[in-house]
Amino acid sequence: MKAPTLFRVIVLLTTWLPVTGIAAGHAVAEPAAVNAPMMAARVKQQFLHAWNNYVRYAWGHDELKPLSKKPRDWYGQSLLMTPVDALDTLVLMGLKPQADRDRKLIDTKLSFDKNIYVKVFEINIRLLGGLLSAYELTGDPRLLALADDLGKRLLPAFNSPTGLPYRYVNLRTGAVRGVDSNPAETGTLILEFGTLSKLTGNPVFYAKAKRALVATYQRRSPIGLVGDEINIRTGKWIDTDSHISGGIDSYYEYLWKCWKLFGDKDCLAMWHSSIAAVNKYLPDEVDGSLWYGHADMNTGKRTATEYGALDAYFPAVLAFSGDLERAQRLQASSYRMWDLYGIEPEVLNYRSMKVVSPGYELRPEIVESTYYLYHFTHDPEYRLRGQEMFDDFVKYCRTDGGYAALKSVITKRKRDAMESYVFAETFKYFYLLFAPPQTLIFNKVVFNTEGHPLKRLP
Ligand code: DMJ
Repeated sequence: MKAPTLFRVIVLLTTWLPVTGIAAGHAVAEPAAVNAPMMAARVKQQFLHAWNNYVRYAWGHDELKPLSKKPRDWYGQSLLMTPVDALDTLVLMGLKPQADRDRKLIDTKLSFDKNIYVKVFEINIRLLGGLLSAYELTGDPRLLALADDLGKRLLPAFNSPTGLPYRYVNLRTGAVRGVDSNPAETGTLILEFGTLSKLTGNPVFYAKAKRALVATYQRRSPIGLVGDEINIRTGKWIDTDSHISGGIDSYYEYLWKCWKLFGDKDCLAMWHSSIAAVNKYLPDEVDGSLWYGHADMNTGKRTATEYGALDAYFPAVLAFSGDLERAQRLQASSYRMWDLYGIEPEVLNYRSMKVVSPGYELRPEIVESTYYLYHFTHDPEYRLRGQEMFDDFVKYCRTDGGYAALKSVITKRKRDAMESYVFAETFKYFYLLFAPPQTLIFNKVVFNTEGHPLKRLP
């Protein structure tokens, strides 16, 4: 186990207290102030370390493998996953020469006319979201043209009897496959598709994504929960396990954010009834700590006491929707999960405090929630926690060739993978936590689930 810092000890000792703050530590000891400009500069420097290695060893490919320093393409040919995912972060960090070079690569080399089946969810959040956000930041019309082309190529995915999207679509032929899906994949489209409709004036994108979102919601159980796996042709549930984790997570996130981005009252109503059910059946109090576990969507009976790196986005959504009390309590639990081994595992059994899945995939969610909570509370402890997590992140994941995932947070053995979301999200949220607020005016944008800020309607 990692030797705890004074701040960690304070948090660990005081999480049982019924406080609404990050933890009762705030009341016990005043933490040392963070030097925010210095931290922002450090984050930028480490981002550049990863980016420069990508440029050197994998330029033009989807990703860099940071241990072997070899490129990786998801589908055998590149869709420029890292360049597109990274572009808005390069712009926000003020790295103009790098951003210009990246934009030129995308403008001249990115083509979606490829005979490959792509995963609709990932391509939507990373590429469509990345292109739209970068277009809004730079005004480069080629980025919007690429987004429009991509959006049209993804549309055949919605041609199912229910309107729920197939999981894969062939970018060239429009052929589809993958009928067993989940709420995250059927309900995480409206921010990107809606923005595409807004920017192109073509309503078809919003309409298809909204129908899929509503179709997911309509299949909730009588007690208001959704399950883990659904057949998109029949609309029947295959797995009735309900939770806020991977496979469902961003469905809830998009119900709320659809309201914030587009002012869509249907989304607001769906959010209200969904969050009421979630808050009734999923929270679990263990020794004064708040966790969100699993329950059966039909009975509400507890099925698992697990929480993980992916679940750690939820405090951000709770805070954004106005529930600061639950947000802060759950965030304190996320920090407990991180502190067990000095970096968070993929899945933890929060009752036994035993690791269920030991990897760390360089995930951003806990940092994202720290950023949101700092934004809403201005509590300096969130910046302090951000600094501590960044130190851990650098200590355990930095390699010569960039940043590497961990096979195990217990042994700290590295894995040869650096997902593109490290550039889109992990570094971006660390940076925004310390950067001056005018770097990105929070109230003027809504982040998609890949950390791409999309402009709100005035
Ligand atoms: C990202 O691609 C997105 O945040 C998605 O919603 C969940 N998984 C990764 C990051 O962990």
